[in-house]
Amino acid sequence: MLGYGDEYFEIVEVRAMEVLDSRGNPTLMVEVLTRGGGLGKALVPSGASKGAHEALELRDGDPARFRGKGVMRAVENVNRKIAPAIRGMNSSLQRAIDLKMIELDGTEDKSNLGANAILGVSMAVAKAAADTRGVPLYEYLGGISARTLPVPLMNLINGGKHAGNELSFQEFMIAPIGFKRFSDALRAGCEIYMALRELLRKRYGPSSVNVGDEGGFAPNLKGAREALDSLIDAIEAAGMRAGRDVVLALDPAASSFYDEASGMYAVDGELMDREGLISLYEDLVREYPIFSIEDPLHEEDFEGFSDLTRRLRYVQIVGDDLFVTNRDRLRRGAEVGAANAILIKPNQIGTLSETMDVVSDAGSFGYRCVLSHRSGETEDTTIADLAVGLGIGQIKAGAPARGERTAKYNRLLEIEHHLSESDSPQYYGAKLSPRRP
Ligand code: 2PG
Ligand code: MG
Repeated sequence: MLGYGDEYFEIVEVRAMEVLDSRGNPTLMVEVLTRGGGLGKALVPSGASKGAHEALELRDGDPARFRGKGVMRAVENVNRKIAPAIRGMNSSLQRAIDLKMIELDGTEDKSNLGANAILGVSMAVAKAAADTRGVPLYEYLGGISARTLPVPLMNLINGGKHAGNELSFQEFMIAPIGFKRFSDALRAGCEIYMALRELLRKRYGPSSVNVGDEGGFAPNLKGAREALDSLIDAIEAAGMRAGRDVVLALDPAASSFYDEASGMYAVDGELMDREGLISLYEDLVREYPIFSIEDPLHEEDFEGFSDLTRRLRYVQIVGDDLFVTNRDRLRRGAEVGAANAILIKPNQIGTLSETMDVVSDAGSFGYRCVLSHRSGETEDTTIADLAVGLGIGQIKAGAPARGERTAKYNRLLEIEHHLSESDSPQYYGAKLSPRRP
């Protein structure tokens, strides 16, 4: 059929350049062009609270440019090494192209070419193939079964490494589950965000509504309970029921307040060991409608994770720094029952194929997935399409504020709109209804 022949999918051009992320740090933009005129353009995100086992983000280390954070070496790797290797290949053979780059790199952690270089190409290839076929990315990835919109885990209060305040926990999120449509859930999230702004300003003064890296407020609160109370009050002030319409989620990102030498965690001014921290979570889960906790313990503590997962039976325990979107680490976790969900960040592993493999492994282990942005983001919206395309029911994309965050939400609104023209979009919310006895 005209336009569907293999020759149309042939990669004719691959090029990268250095652009900026939401923190003003350099990152890569990659463009892939096919013979059929399809164009794929992708920008690569970057984390602040990175897991020690993530694939390597290649930076120049040249203090004369961007304080060493330039990515010109990664750009060169795309233009001089990857481009000649994949030019002429069929862009719809995603796995073959990803494999080619993995082989070309030849290291476990992609430190040769850089996971940022490889991921930029991997995403741009998928987009170019989708464009060549004339279908949106989510449909290219998921076919006609792709029609479920994810629950947004919206990070309304920022702490930890994402904010200049004293809160130890990194993310205090709301999950609007009790809605029929994604757009209604998102609107609820925005109304709560507005109510929270008003409430924080009243209680803690105007500087409390300055925002952190992910667009959530970064007030100087005394601790986690004050943040959780503020969220509950904002949910109610917005006219919704906490625990029914809207539930809470945490990402303490525990590695960031763990001291390896002493084995102790410093939480909001208090030192505690693993047992102390687990009991704190048990208390918080009893006191607040928390349905999900990500990285509750530090990234090497598989044993602690499995203990905690057993004890907090009805809570979604998500491994982010623990699993780093890596099949081997996920398998190791599944063997001992560490966590029951995995955070999926394509740039932790470096290719789309490997990301999809981890998602499929998670399904076979009975683990849920949460797709995630990074704290350093761009206007790229690939993760929104990935969430729908792979049928992943939850997405972390920050507060409904700042363009790099709203870009993802706006893309999901657009996808819901497309789907409602031909099909009935589903919303994952009902599947997350509290499982407590
Ligand atoms: C996390 C992420 C995203 P970062 O810990 O889950 O919210 O933060 O990108 O800084 O690793
Ligand atoms: Mg995290």
